[in-house]
Amino acid sequence: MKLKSLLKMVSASALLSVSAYASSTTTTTTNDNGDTVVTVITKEGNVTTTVVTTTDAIGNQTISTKTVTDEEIVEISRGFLTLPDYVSRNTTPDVSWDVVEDVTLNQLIDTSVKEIKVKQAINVKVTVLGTGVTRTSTTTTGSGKKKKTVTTLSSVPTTGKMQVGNQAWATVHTGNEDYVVLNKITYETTAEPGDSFKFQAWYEGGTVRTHNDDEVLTLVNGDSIPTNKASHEAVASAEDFLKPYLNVDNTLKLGSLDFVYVAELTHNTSQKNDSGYDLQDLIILVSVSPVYSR
Ligand SMILES: [Ca+2]
Repeated sequence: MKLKSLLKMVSASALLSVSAYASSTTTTTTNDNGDTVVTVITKEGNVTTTVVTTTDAIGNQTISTKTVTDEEIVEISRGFLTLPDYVSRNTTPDVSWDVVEDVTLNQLIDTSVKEIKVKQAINVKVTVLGTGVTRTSTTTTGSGKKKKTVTTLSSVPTTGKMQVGNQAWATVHTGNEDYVVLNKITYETTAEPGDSFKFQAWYEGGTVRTHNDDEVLTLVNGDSIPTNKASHEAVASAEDFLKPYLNVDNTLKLGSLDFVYVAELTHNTSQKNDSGYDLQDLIILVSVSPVYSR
């Protein structure tokens, strides 16, 4: 079998039929000859049928029908083609292929536990979505009626680290919000079954929070996000940082193999009513993908 037709088979296996629904529109016009032209376009699933009926002055009809089928590729499957290194003239090479089933996050890692466990060999990529620890300081000048108080808001650097299995701790973020580059991969590694993910973060001068603490949340696709306002109106909230990843109902719309760590670094769970408990001190996105090997 030719490589091209094999590739065709692989892509054909990725086609998913679209559930059937029908909608139809009808338009009526008059052409240059004075004939009445009725066009009915019906869309049923991925099939669009256009029927044009032309009726002249004495009632003669011409009907034309055109059908177009859209191939909707909903999901691309991954696969392997195994080809020989050399092929002798006039021989038929042995070619085999396999489609790898698409996987879910839960098949790769267990996010139901605080220390996330790795189930299959995976690639790990980390990006930072935001950090927003601030400090306010006030200075007073003058006295009496000339007394003036100025409040200054400054951002405070944070640090986030991750450890995968027995590998060294890696710094996935350090600095204030000026050091966050969206979509930049700040750490990349692989993990083996049995490894676990450890996470820790702190703000400059603060205590270390880890994945085991209640102030560090692990959120996956479909989870509700924190709706806490930021401690100061000039600072982005958790919702602001997660805005590119939200459904209309404010649940997370992550990639199916992503999760986020949301860390509250300045306050603890007994201070949930304090404006500083804003769950936007450091937000990290972790994307995993299976390592395919044969
Ligand atoms: Ca905070």
